[in-house]
Amino acid sequence: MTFELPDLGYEYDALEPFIDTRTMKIHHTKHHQAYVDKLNNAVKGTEWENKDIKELITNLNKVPEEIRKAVRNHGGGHFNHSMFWKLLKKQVRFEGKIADAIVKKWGSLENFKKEFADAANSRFGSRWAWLVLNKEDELEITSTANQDCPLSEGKQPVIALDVWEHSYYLKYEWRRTEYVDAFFNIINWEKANENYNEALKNK
Ligand code: MN3
Repeated sequence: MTFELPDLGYEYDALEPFIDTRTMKIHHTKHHQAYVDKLNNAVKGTEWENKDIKELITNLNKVPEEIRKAVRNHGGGHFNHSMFWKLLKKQVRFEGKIADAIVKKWGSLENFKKEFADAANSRFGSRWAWLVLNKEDELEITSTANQDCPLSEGKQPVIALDVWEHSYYLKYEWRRTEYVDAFFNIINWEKANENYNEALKNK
């Protein structure tokens, strides 16, 4: 099999109490694994089975039409979750080039959080919230439906938040806004900074 479930790089309980152990375990071993399996199934026997996942999602329009929907959903699911896990870590200081750029654009971290939370909470249905570097090379807060990825729209993702119910419902139930607020305590700003530098390099 071409695509594989990546290790989290930390224990399932590492993000307690912000994200609970059981949710992390199910989310990683069941949901993410299912995206990987279905993606492998979709690209099997095509030239796309040996591609890098980022290349695949960036070039979704070049994927044959008969497998494009499956690649969009399951490949997007694989890429988005792989990125999301690495962006979660407790007690990382808000600093670096990304912190400077956020304060420059939004005035303060608090203003940024407010707009990001609005993006995460306002779209209907299953979704992701994002901080991206857009085509004008500016930071932008946005959201996507389902497992759609900003890469497919020519935008470079910097921060990702999964806002599907499976990512919070065991602990937060209907209180989605509390989950979104909790996320701000576990953003791995070092990784966000790395993603930002990578995005600037790719522009
Ligand atoms: Mn998910």
